[in-house]
Amino acid sequence: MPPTLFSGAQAGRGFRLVLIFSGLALAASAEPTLANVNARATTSLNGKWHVIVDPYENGYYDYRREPYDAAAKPTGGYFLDHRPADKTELVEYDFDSSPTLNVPGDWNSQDEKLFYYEGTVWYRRRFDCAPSDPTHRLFLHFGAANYLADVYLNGRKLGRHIGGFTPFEFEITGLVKPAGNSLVVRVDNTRHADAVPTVNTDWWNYGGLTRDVTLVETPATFVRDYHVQLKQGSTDRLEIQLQLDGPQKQLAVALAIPEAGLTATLEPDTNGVASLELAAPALALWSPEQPRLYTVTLTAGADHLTDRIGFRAIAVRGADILLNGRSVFLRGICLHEENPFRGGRAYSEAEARQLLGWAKELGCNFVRLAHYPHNEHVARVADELGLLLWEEIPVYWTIAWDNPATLANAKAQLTDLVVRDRNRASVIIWSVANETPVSEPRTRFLKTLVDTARSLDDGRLVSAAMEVHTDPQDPNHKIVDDPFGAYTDLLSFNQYVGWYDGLPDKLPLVRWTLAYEKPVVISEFGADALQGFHADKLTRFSEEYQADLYAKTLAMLQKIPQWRGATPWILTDFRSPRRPLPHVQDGWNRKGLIGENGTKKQAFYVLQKFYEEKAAAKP
Ligand code: GCB
Repeated sequence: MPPTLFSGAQAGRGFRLVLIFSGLALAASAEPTLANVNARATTSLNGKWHVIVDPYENGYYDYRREPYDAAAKPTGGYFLDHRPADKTELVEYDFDSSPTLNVPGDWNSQDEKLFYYEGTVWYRRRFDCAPSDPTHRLFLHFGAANYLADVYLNGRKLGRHIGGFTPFEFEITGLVKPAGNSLVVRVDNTRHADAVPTVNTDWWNYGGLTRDVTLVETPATFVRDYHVQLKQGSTDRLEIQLQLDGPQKQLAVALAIPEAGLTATLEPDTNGVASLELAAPALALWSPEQPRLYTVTLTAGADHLTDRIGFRAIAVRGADILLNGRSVFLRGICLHEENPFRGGRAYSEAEARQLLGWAKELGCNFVRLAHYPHNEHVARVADELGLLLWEEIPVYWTIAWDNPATLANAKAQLTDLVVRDRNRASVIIWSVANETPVSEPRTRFLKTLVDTARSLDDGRLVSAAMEVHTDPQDPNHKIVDDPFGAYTDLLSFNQYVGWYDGLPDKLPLVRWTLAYEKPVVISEFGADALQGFHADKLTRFSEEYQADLYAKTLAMLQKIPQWRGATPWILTDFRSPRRPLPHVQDGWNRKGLIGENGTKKQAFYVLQKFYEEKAAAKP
């Protein structure tokens, strides 16, 4: 078992959130959240929540700070969700008569007044709670909240989570009443220089409870986390690791994969940790062509979990990416988790199916989920559809490389992502960063993240979207020699020749010097085009310009012998406050192959044709 899989905090019962305070940078790191929450007994807390918008932080007077002092006199914070006892009592807020917002959902796209809002919104929802068994345990699970969340149950603070795209939860066993519980969450999407991401991004800072909120019920002892995968380097042996939580740490766990005729019993140690290797000679391997998933069940006493898991091997040999031992070309596209039709954070499985369905239509076998962890169901849908995935954390552009709290924050986000998705066959690459300028502290920072990813999961590749630089003597000579490339499995870089760097006519002249003999996966190229705007191919923002740039870039890339894949930027237009050009951008990055109304641009068909030919060609 990888040493960092279940850290010390895990040994105790229940959930513990560790906060690292340093000025504004707060990094949450925690033991793994409950794996596969949707396979458990759950009650959805989605729906309309009452909200109070609080730009002046008026509702945050929590004098009962950590360590929590139950005896301290309650104060007037909104988290108390207090209602006046009689007509004489002065209370200057009232959730019940405050407006509502949908959860899941960002606030920016739900209320025009909140479109540009960055700051605090208090959310409140009441719920009743009757566990089906008095010995059972209860957890509040949040798919994500951007960026910081303080969570209160019945006036008591449960904890804080930092990071806008990863799941978190709190155990609330013994803290709930059968009826009328008040759950208050303060969500703050203020940007900070030492946060992850930092203050400057080319995407919208959608705030709010952006993913599902779920009440989860488990038996007293249950399987908190598990990892079922092919043993690294093999296609006929499974490696299983799991972690029990609860008083019966040494409860035997039965594993079954009925369609493969496999059963086994795992015997956890005194910490509840078990691992096992199992011969699995008859497994049909998962691939984009045949995305075979197996039903896997785990039973520990009263706890019973079912998952659908695919098994595949991914490796690199020289300049080749090997999927199940065979060289694969990654026909990819980048994706933001955004619904182009309404310009808001996508949150539903239906939206994931729409976006990934477009990628399939484009002829992709690969998708880069930029630039932060997307919803858990995205990787599950990709498992089903046969799409390979690149998953990323928001270490984007400039980051406070020298700040230990920032590093802890990035590590926590990476850990949460890896632990959440390491049972998904679709995920083949963990990306630790995007376009981070070279410096010694930055390379050290990223190297730590690479080590973190590898220690949690030895069954995937690790990479990052790196940068290109230009030979000062020759503008057509492009060089990729980032020292960080020594630590990654792929040589991935973003390049914008023909858009930010000259015109498309420059593309046939480009020559490359690549410092590493590794598979080259171009993590971005592209050009803005306003869907429906037609002109000659030298007119910026025309569909013709974008289509021409795609054709010339693809021709240029074919000349790189170690080229093994690309994820052009990007499938659909997306909102960005950095894109103000009136009548053209209007707050949208227009590099999508599909416009904000869902209409495909010319370049979509250029890439589709190229991918068709690639798929038909011999590897
Ligand atoms: C990039 C970034 C991406 C931007 C894109 C652009 O290099 O990685 O987040 O949106 O360029 O459109 O400029």
